[in-house]
Amino acid sequence: MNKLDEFLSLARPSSVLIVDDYLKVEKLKERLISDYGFLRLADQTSIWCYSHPQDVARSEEATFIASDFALGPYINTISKFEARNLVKELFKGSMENKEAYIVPYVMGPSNSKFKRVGITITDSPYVVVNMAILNKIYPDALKNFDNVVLGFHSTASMDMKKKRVIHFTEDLEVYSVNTNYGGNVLTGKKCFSLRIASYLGKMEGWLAEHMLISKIINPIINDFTFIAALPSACGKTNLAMLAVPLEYADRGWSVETVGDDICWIFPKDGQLRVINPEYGFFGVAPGTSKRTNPHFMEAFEAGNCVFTNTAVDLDKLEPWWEGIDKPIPRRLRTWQNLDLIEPNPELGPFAHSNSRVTVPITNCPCLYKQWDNPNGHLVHAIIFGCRRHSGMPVVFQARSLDEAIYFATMLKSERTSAQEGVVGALRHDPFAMRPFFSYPIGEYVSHWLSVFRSLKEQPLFFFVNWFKKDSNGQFVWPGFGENIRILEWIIKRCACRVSARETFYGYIPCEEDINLPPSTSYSQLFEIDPEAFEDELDENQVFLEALGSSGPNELLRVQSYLKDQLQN
Ligand code: GTP
Ligand code: SPV
Ligand code: MN
Repeated sequence: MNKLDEFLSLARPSSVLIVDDYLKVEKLKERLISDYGFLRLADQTSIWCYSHPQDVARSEEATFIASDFALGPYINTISKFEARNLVKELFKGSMENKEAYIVPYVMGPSNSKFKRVGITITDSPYVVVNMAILNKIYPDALKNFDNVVLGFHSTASMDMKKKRVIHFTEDLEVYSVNTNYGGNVLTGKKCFSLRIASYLGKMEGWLAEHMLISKIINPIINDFTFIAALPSACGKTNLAMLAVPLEYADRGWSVETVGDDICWIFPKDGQLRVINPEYGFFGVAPGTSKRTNPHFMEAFEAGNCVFTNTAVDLDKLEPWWEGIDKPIPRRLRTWQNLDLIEPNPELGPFAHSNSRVTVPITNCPCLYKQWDNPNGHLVHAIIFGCRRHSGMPVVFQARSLDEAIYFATMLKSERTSAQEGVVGALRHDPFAMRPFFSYPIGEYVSHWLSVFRSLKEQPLFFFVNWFKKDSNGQFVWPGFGENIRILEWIIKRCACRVSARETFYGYIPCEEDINLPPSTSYSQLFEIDPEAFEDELDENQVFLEALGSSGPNELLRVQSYLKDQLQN
């Protein structure tokens, strides 16, 4: 018996449908409306869905890697024996009286040697409809199960206490149960594309990262490509499809998108080639407007989207959320499926802060034409970003590979609503990968070092923070489209057009080399309190020690160099 049959005899669905074409997906979309009370929106091709009120974000506490060894910080482990038993217990009969759907799919361009394939079995039509947008249906995956990543998902009883996302990295299997939230259940999303893929990358010599991929069309470097890692809800989607201000557009600048969340990085002949393994976006809705991200708004308008946990304008049958820059609808359905007439604004927010939109990538008006080039794209610059009200300037450049890897490992960011828990607290988020590590962080850092040391030419590394605030709690940087000004400096650095000012943590722009908007203050953007930085170094020392013997010595050397610099 193969693994799929074995699973079916455990979960016991009443019937099985192989979803090998998009017509079947359309039928399931109909079922979401007829059986689940979701809405077809005015464009006729998009739908609005809502979730269980406690199933609105990724559950870090419920996410596990099956391993018989402790894997160190941020990785919940469960022994393989216990994990297998738990899977048996949680899935036993979990699909009784339900239909099971088998979804074969491909990640990456199907004509690329970098592609990977997966098959997911689920009892949730919502999962099928979303996966059919984010991944490409690929019936060939069913021909041979070797190297295929298998996802097993059941909403079961939706008992939130029994929510689990369990990964067997070596066996290429993921089990999600008692949840229907995107990042927990859409196997192709974080489970496969980051946790399983980064494990495969470690074994095979490549990297799977939580990064966007974009091109900048500009007069300085032709076809400039950057990749950028930012923690969840810290600006990847917005940066990936940035709309440049008129003054830049007039001078021939634009940004074109290759991917907004996941980047697979392959070293080849001393160079880095990157692909986006996804076929769609699963983006944050709140805060998205014609002003902040006109390209994403246009992508929604092209139809075939799934809106989850936004509010709905019931008169227009259009989605609505906080920050959309449209008045609160007269007749509104909240994300919890409550209908209100002329709602009191104080009753909001009406959309959940982690409400999401699933969008086909081809809807993106600024999609790079050859986004799915099977050979991938060459990288010029690598950016790491975070959300911090203090302690990090708006941009700096690392002085060396080792320092770049040090700062990437020590990345910290304020918690957002993309994961369950209290928002705002500063926490370590190494490489913006904290929730997605599947093998020890020290080994992960060593793997990065070995991949990058194999290159003929190093890309340059930059760190950004759009979220620095002044003493009144106001952002000191306008962000969104204005971020092109920072990218322009990055391109100038890559083209050796400008020198830089060296600080105790790295290079920052000289005031005359960066085109700041008049509303900003150079010193406010780049000022870092040396005493706070020193405290942070001390705290980093504790973090490094927690990595134990798997932590590479390079990081310790950078740590003591930075400390010396500060004292001189
Ligand atoms: P995930 O999809 O969860 O990985 O998030 P993401 O990294 O793609 O973040 P996204 O671009 O969706 O932005 C998250 C939130 O930050 C949204 O509410 C945005 O409006 C806001 N945001 C994004 N970029 C900026 C920026 O440059 N400045 C400010 N102030 N807010 C931003
Ligand atoms: C993130 O949280 O980084 C997301 C959404 O992109 S989820 O797919 O839920 O992980
Ligand atoms: Mn995103």
